[in-house]
Amino acid sequence: MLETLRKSIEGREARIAVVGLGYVGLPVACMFAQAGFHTIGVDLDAERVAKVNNGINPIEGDEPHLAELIANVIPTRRLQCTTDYANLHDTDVILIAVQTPVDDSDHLPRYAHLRSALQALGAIIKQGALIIVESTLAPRTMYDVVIPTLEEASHSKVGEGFFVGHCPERVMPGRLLLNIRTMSRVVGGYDEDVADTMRRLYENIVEGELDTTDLLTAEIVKTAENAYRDVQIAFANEVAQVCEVLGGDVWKVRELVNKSPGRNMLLPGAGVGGHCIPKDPWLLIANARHSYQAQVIPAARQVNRAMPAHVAEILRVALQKHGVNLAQSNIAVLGYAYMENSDDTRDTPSQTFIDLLEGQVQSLKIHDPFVPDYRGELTNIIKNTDAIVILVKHAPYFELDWHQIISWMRTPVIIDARRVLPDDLHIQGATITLLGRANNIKE
Ligand code: SAJ
Repeated sequence: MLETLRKSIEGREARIAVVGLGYVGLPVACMFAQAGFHTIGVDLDAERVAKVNNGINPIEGDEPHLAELIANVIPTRRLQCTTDYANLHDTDVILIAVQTPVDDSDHLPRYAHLRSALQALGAIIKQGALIIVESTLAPRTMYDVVIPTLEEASHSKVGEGFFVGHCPERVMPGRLLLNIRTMSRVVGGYDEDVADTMRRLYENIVEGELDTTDLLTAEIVKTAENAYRDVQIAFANEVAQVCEVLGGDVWKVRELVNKSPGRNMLLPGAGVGGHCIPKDPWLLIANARHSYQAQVIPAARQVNRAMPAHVAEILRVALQKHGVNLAQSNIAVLGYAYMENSDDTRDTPSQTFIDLLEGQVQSLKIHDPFVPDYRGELTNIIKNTDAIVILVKHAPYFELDWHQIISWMRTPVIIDARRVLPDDLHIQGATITLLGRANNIKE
């Protein structure tokens, strides 16, 4: 059966389906269709399905070339979308790209979307179909959830009635198509033959290296690579706070540390947001927790999650130096997206910061040049404020005339949590505090 599948992939006759038309599934479905495969996109959201079938890109934000790819691929009729799984009875390869959220209460994954997709698929897949999960999983999920659910729903055994693989996505908002095409991928197969078959499939859309391995390794690599980044960022945030109390400057420290071979200290900041870094560390350790109590990874999460509160404390102290009580202050927040030069607001630390100040200040206004709700005139946001708090290093903020900006303010306090302000900025009477630099209140 696998040989037949391999041949149909090589001949591009294999019929492909992608379940979940989000920022992972939709680009992949378009790319396989563009590569010549008959592809069915499945999503529960009928509006999203209708938009794509009409050649319209339903994904928010600036995704280079995605809109034209959808517009070009739909007329070829090689990509058709539906809300109905029944259309997948004849597909050879099914990619699953549904969300796998982690619950804030216990930091454990919630697989409702994954399970329902697996149950629906198991009931209709044809003999010998290959199911590949692209969603990020807590290691052991392929063995403990995916395979048993498919076996039960299909009344067949893995390796006989169907095959499974795990090829974790490595997309990034703002460069979905570029990342899928150019980044290397870990291709986890149930066995080597399956992994090799998957490699032959992905070769049609991925120019990056395809590293074949087993299911568990693929699950661990994806979650570990993001947990690693979270720990790196937490280290930078911790050194920043040490520098503040010791009278140091983390930005100078970081520059010199990184001159030491093999060091790559990342950037301190106002916190860690986005669709994967805050979540994946918890997925990595979820199924190990009964036998091993992770320490570094949860501690890193705690340091990063506490950064918005740390910035709020810096604000309170800086206002106090000007005799301004937080409760009577007008605050301007610059930057709402989770990432610079992006409109993506998922899990943004800015919201955590705003929630902390809600009800604690006289007024709070938000500006973000990329997020439609907060694109207002900067003058209106800043006029008569007692403090500006810079939470995201959007490119337009580096162009601002800070002398002019301070002239609009009622109290001249600027808290810079992303090192946007020029290092040599001195404004008479203003308080400019940079995260990670010892209370350097510049008079
Ligand atoms: N952040 C810092 N300091 C840093 C880097 C990031 O505070 O030095 C913050 C950002 O402000 C943001 C959050 O962390 O709030 C996440 O930033 P990110 O640069 O990690 O961007 P993401 O969340 O889009 O991460 C993605 C991930 N890619 C995939 O999951 C496929 C991650 O693995 C990549 O390392 C990262 O992009 C990247 O390298 O750009």
